[in-house]
Parts: sequence; structure tokens; C-alpha cells
Amino acid sequence: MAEQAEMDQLAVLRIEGMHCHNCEAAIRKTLSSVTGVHEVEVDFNSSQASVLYDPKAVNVQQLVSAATRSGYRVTGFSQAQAQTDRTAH
Ligand SMILES: [Cu+2]
Repeated sequence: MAEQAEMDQLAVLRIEGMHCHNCEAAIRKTLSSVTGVHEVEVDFNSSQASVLYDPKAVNVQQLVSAATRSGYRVTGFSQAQAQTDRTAH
């Protein structure tokens, strides 16, 4: 698990258009179905989706496209190398 996480990349997408927890679930489902995505956390309150993915299998543009396809607007993203602990709020 730890070994895998070292190679993973973390992207935090800022998503516009979520208005309830069903939206949260819809985005989580869509992003989770993308090949190479290992973990998805969507937070409706902060309008953010945190995606842990394998950069060799998928890139951020594809994640953005997937979220956009599900009917939401991605207004930006930030990226970080995923280490043992993720940035908590
Ligand atoms: Cu909704």
C-alpha cells in the first residue's frame, strides 16, 4: 500500500456546480471509474475532489474531462506527489 502510494499522484480538482450530496456521489463514481484512478474523495462543502491516481495510466486532463462529462465545471486543480499522508484540512 505504502509502496504504491509513493508512485501515485494526487490531484485536487475544484468543481463548480455541486449542490447536494448526490452530486458528490456522482462525481466520485465517475472519477472512480477512470482507469488508473485509485482513490477519490469528493467534498461537497469545499467543492473539491481529491483524486489519487497513477500518473502512468491517466493524467489530470482526463480527470478534468471525466468530471466535466458528468455535468460539472472544473475551475482549476492543484497537484502534488502523494506521500504517506495527504494534506488534511
Ligand atoms: Cu446534487
